[in-house]
Amino acid sequence: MVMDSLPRIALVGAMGIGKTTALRSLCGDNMISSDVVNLDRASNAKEFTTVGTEFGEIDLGDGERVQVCGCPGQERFSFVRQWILSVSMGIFIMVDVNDPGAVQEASRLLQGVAALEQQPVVLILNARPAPAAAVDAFAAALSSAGHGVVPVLQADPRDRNQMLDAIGVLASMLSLQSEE
Ligand SMILES: Nc1nc2c(ncn2[C@@H]2O[C@H](COP(=O)(O)OP(=O)(O)OP(=O)(O)O)[C@@H](O)[C@H]2O)c(=O)[nH]1
Ligand SMILES: [Mg+2]
Repeated sequence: MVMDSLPRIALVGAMGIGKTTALRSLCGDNMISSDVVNLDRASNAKEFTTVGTEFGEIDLGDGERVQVCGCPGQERFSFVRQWILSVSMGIFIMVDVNDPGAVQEASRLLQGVAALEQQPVVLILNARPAPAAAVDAFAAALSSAGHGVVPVLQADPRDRNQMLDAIGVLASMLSLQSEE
């Protein structure tokens, strides 16, 4: 894998939202994971959690390749997250809009993005099924928290095609941006 030359897309979001799951759907075996046994079962009951960072590569067709990079969800690794964000062109903030804390969480992550020297393209990915009203309420709350209009997409992290569609949207936003 050639790491440095590829456009990089970062996945961020709370522990257990499905960053590793999404990376696995997208990249299959073409990834390097860093999951370890989860010792923080109070935050999330799942068996494994990601430390450090993890990478995968996908081919968007026509030979265009991107690197997808998962950030650790645990807050004690926020310095790793901030570093990955600083070297990414595009960012998916993964949330569950049904979670009452989702607006605050996304808001905090958007502040981290705003602090970056170079602004990446940011999309919110709602990673759990939710009624349209909940998605709208989330988007409205985020915008009234002063983050402007951030597009909210829907994708199941376990579903490769839904994840590829989301990456496709991000890729077209990136190419629009590079035309400016
Ligand atoms: N019900 C449901 N479960 C899901 C969905 N997406 C992922 N999961 C499950 O939720 C868990 C997500 O775990 P990970 O992919 O390890 O989450 P992560 O974001 O990498 O978490 P950390 O690395 O600990 O920050 C897994 O057990 C998935 O099977 C979904 O859309 N619905
Ligand atoms: Mg993970």
